[in-house]
Amino acid sequence: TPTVRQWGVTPPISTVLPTKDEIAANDDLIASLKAQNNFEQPTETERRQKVLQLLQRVTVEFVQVVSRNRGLSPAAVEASGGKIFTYGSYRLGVYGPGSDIDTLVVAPKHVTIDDFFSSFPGILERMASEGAIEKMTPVPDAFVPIIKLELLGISIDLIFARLVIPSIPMNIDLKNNDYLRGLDEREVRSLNGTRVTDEILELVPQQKTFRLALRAIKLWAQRRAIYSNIVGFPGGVAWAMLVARVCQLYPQATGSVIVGKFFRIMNKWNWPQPVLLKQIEDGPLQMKVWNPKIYHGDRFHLMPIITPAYPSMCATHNISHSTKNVILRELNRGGDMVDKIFMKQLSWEDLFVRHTFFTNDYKYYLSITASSKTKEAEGVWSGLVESKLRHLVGALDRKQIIAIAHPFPKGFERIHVVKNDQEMEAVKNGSTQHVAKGTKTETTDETNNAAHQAAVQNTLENAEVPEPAQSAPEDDGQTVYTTTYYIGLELKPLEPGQSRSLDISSDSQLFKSQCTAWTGFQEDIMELAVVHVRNFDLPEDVFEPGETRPSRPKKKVI
Ligand code: 3AT
Ligand code: MN
Ligand code: MN
Repeated sequence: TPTVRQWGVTPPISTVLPTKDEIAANDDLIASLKAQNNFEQPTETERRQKVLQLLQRVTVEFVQVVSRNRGLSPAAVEASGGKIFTYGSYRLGVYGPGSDIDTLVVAPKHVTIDDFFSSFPGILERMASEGAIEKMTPVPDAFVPIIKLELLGISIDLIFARLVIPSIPMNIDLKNNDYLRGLDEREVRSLNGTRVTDEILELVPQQKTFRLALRAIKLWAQRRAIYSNIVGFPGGVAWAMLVARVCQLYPQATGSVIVGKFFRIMNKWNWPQPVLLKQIEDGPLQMKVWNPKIYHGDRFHLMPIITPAYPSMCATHNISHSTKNVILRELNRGGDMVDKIFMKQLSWEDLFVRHTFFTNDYKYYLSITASSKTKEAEGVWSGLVESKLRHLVGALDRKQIIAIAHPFPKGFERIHVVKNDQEMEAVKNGSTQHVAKGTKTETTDETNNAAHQAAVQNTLENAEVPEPAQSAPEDDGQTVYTTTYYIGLELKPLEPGQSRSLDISSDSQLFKSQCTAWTGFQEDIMELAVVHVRNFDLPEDVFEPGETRPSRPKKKVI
């Protein structure tokens, strides 16, 4: 008899084949995702392939140009190669109409990242058809240096890595740990995205099932507002690894069954036991690998989800007690709903119902407003503040009176025009009374601009504030740019004799100093304010059309 491969670090829970009902539920799930516009049209996917073919041709040309400049022989120039890889949602096969393509350019050892930033954009511009490139923003100082661009209407995140070999053939596979030899930490980081996604795909029994289940879980997590690595929820890679682990435990199951099992398994998981897709590997570098036995800091990870490629890391080190509680609450809701979906009492649409973060979940909120006098400054400043939010959440977690501090995953970006100091003060504290006419509030995931990305990704915190473009002259007032983040607060029930005082002044003071300690902070143009907001005082633009906003409780008249 053939030996059945074991997927993952334990034997499977069940290897039974799907029932008729399970297959029907799976078909319903596909239909539901289609109805939510989760899949893109085949013509759009063809366009993505065109874009990738162009990027591959540009990569080979770029490597040749640099090789020639280095004085390599014509034969060596010819042989130097170059290859693109993808990572992120495109590589995993779970992209939708708005997704970008996360692309890695791999070049041989004599091509440097400086060459990438100085030569690649020009060659791309020359080889792309007229008007194909709409925007191109190089961010060389980011934690992972990146060129963000828009090509034929598709956003591209382009990163670069060099291998210490003389040529990059088309059949190269980045899985081999030996390719990491001789690279610095930054270069290893750039290779990491592709190495992790490739391994995840290799470690699941059925890719098609995995993709469908992951699409469902990603949509659910986004709708429930628990998708954001930066503020302390799992991000795309972490959700992918969780789904992959469930696929390993049920190697024959359909996507609908995986989704069903997912909620219960992850809710009942013996956290902080790590979720692993394979045993953690040792490798050829002196780089840190996740290990709570050795590294004290790793013992504090509450829901560790470990990347499979060497050097393994915890993808969820930002999760706090509060965000863990919120995740478990949502997993529980998901589990209950899927039970009912399988009993035909509910449909998949019910699982994907939007969160009620602003309409129903909390009475008290904190509003954290990063403001700047220029758009450019605001892009980086708001990113920096967002990246520090989890410290504030952590401090709130430690307060006696607070049961849950739930950070909303997106910031609200607004443009205001103020006429006097009083209006200025109000706007800096999150007021929406002076929003500029004709401007629309956007959320940080919609804009996701390069400067913001640089600050968010930049743990070294040396991102620079771009030169201000000419600030829009306002005849009757000054323009202020704000980004406001909200944290929902659930308070613990009062003990007899206790009085309710929610004094967070020392925590918000500490948080502000953590933010303003950033080397890019400019006192004269950037500000940060933390204020309390009651649910009925939340600004109008945080609500979606059709939502009922909380109302002020009526005073009882006796
Ligand atoms: P979309 O379909 O593009 O929305 P995605 O999962 O591809 O979903 P991203 O393109 O934002 O999401 O990210 C792809 C990968 O890039 C995930 C992660 O490995 C890396 N990445 C993205 N943002 C950051 C960040 N702020 N810091 C570090 N790595 C990041
Ligand atoms: Mn992406
Ligand atoms: Mn991306």
